[in-house]
Amino acid sequence: MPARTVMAAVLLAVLAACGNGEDRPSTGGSASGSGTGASGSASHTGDHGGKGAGFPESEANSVVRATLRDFAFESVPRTVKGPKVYFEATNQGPTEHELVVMDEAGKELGEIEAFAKGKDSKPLSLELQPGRYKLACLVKLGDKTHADLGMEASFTVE
Ligand SMILES: [Cu+2]
Repeated sequence: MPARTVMAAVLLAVLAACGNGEDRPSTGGSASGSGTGASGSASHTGDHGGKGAGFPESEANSVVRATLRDFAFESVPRTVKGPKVYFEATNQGPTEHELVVMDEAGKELGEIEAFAKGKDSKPLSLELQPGRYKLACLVKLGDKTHADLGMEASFTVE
């Protein structure tokens, strides 16, 4: 029966530790995960943004200011300097658009979520190694996406 007491104590300690863990006392600051900009509110995209870097525009090696419209990306440079690439988008509509950055294999690296005509997007900052990348708008229209209708582009990071 002493063993049971020990087990209970351990359990309690574990539970207490979990509860305290939420506060992350060692880091000092709050909101440690979000940084500035991109990663903060992208809740439904959650897991695929492996390299969302969250650096400010002033630290970027290059800035991509894309114009989104039905159904194309405009003013996307063919070549940008990496690794820190900062994306901003303006939606000229008429419908909502988004900007998803993918590697050549189609793996999503980050996105600017769909936003309305006449608006500027939240920024997206990504660290991209040299190579080819794609932009696509995956907003649905019927059973297609805007990308299916031509709303995609590619660029090279050097
Ligand atoms: Cu679109």
